[in-house]
Amino acid sequence: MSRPVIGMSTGRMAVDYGPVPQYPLTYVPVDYVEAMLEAGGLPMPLALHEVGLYEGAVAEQLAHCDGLLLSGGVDISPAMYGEQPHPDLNATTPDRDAHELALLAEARRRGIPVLAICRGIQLVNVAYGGTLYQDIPSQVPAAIQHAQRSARHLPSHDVTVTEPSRLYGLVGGSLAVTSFHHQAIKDLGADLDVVATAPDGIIEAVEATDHPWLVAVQWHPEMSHGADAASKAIFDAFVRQCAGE
Ligand SMILES: [Mn+2]
Repeated sequence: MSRPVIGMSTGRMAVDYGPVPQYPLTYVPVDYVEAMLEAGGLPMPLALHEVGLYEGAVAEQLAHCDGLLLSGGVDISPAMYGEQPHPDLNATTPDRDAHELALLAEARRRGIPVLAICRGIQLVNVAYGGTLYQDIPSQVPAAIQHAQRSARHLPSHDVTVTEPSRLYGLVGGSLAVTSFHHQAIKDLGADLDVVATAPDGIIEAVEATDHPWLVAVQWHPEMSHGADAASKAIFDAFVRQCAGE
């Protein structure tokens, strides 16, 4: 049996590329590729392109996929949820915001499984009508550290998972997670359930009530999937869903 194809949203960055200065790339971190391969999926990066490139461009791109991964990345433009930029907002990529919103809309229309990670949970919340903290340290006074300084595979802070939820069934009621984010959900979007929180109350996971399988986490299971059973369980479950099992 062939592997389910996992469409993975991509970012854009410019790097010095051999002799070419600041060469623009569309990219996906290798951690996601390896996590999907290990779980039995076939990872397919969905090159970032202009949503209006041609009629149906995004739907056609996702037509080849059995599931959608919304990957981590840079900040979402606050214009997407009607706010002005906070002084500590980082760089944004509005074309990526638009591409991922279109990918998610198409995935919802088709009812295919969606796994959203870090920036992905924020994108999901905005798509469902919610808002974000643009900068946790300055906007959530009692917040713990969510931008860890230790190695990326090491757990950083605790998370409590509520039941009943899909996530609870996969990882149980408490776990320690990697954390590399300075933004987070502020006002929750419609048709989303909060299923995990950090000790400071920051929302760390949501699930959609209007979709067959949409799980979104604020932490980075792709960074710890090789060492951590709970991280691996999330990818295994997602790929099984994409395979129709
Ligand atoms: Mn966190």
